[in-house]
Amino acid sequence: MNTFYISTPIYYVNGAPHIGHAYTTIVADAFARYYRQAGYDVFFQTGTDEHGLKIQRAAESLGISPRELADINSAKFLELFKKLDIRYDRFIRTTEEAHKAVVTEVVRRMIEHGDVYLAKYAGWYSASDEAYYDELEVENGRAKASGSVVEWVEEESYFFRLSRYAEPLLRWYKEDPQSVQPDARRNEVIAFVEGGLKDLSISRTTFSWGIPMPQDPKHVLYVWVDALTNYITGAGAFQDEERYARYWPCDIHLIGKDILRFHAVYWPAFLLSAGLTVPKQVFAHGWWMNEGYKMSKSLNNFIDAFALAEEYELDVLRYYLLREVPLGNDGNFARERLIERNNGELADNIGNLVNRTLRMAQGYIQNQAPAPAETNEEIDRNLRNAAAEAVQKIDEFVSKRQLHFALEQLLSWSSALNLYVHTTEPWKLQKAEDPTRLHQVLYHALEGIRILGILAAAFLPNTSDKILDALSQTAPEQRLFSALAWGGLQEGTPLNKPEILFTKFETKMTQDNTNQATTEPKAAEAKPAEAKKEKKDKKEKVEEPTGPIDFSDFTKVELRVAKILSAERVEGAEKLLKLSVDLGEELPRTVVAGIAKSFAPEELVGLHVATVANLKPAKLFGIPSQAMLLAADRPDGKVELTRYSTDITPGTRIR
Ligand code: ME8
Repeated sequence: MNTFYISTPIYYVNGAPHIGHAYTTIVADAFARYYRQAGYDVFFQTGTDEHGLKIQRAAESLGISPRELADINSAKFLELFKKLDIRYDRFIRTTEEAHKAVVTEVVRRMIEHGDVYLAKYAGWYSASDEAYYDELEVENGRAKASGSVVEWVEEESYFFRLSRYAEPLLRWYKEDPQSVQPDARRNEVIAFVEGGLKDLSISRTTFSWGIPMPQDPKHVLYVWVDALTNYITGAGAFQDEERYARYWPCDIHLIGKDILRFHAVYWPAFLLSAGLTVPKQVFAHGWWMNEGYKMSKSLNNFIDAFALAEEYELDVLRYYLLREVPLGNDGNFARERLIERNNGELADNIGNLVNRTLRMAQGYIQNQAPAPAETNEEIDRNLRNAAAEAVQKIDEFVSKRQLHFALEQLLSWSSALNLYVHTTEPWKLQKAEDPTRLHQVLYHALEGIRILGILAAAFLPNTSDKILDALSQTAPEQRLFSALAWGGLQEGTPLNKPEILFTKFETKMTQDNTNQATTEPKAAEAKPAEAKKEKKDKKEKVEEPTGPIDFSDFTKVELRVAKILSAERVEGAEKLLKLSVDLGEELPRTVVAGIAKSFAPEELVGLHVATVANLKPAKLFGIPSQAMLLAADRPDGKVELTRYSTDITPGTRIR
């Protein structure tokens, strides 16, 4: 049996999972499900990376042990993956004893091979990236690539002779184009290695949270030696030879582009040194941003993975993440786009097709599948050919790692079925009392939906279940690709009322945003002076109260205390600042405020201010603003904010 081993990075346990972690794991899960359906013996591993300075420091700052921190956060990843219905085969933790034994053996082999020597390291280190940087990679105390703070380190350290491996690595990249993908990443890696490889420090003596260096336990192994080895531990290296022979080398190490060098340079060099085979492919995907902004600690704008799973149906989220961005490219998480795709592609296309066809089956053929019909009608033959083509194309796209095209193809198949129903007009056949043709047409539509259901499983697992349940295709073998051949739906199969597949989101918010967008400062600036003035007058005319209001009117306005977490200027809009504010909710909100003439961004950070928290979201300069600050005009033309002392909890209601 063919095997397929796919891994995700093992995630750091210094914090809770966010959208980036969810993304990589969802992509890997889609591949794993796909190859299982195709009949492969699949091994899908994910897990947590629990040692190292970063984790030790995070634990210290919380006043708990690294082990406790690892237990808490590893459990969060497990919980998330359960919520996201991730079907991994193994969740590995680097604190497992079995893993420590494998790491020790790898390093023992490196030593035996003459690749390890003791010397002194003097250079930069980023605990946040767990990476060494040389002088050229650092600027103003930060690593240029990641923006992380670096510190100067000078200590005794064991080194790995990475320099020895430049030649074999270059040969690997050049002889096997699949080694590192996409191509642009492979070229990047080739350029890096051709630039010269320095030996790598692989141990530290100034902290203790890690696996000890064999024969010299005052040294702790560099966390990446430990972490990367997870991939062979999971495959059974040195412990289960049969299993190891079956799964190693790994088919795809799926990673984010941030950790390409570790996977495409260090890891294969470690393996070669230890006398082991290199992986078949390292595939680096791109970076997600949040509504146009890079997610970062300073902006505090990471999209919490649990909140995301709470907010959207699993299949909608999967579909959006897999469809929106070609695997390998950067992406921008934009709720408006997600809503558009949900409403237009999932609800209107797939949802509508399944719903209308099964409703007709209920009304016209008493919920029983008609007999298979290999008719000679051109429209039928075309549909049957299109089914075979969809199956083949999806397979090609998945093997080229182009999941977005695979999904596009799935949608095209659904569109083809919708068009078929639209053109054959079964409702007219019913009226005309033409049962023969009606049965043929409904058979084609239902059989097409069965194929759609099977093809959707890797990408839209719940939708696939609902479709196949509705067609009574409940046996496991009825859901494999071996069941894709035309004609699988048996005569008399009971058909069930379909569950609603997708609910449309209200697009009201989108419309509000569009309206607001026309009042963007940028748009106003582009207009002639007259129009600009008119607009200004209009804007400044705040409606005066016509008389006393009821208390109930007042309570409609949700005033809350917000803590300003970060502030920055908005490029091209001199009056605006973009703030990230804590309103006591799971995620911070973005607020765009016209206060740049009154405050420097850094003055605002940490202030507790009054906000209107339930104003309809608006877009300013293309940035969605999710609350409004309260401010009073000063005589000098500046504004003053309504402030509170910092012991008032963010989110507290103002009455
Ligand atoms: O690097 N967009 O763990 P980590 C897309 N422990 N993907 C993202 C992302 C974003 N904005 N942010 C993170 C580590 N990711 C090491 C790995 S492996 C032997 C050790 C995803 O918790 C992406 O897959 O920082 C990235 O490579 C990974 O999370 C980093 O997770």
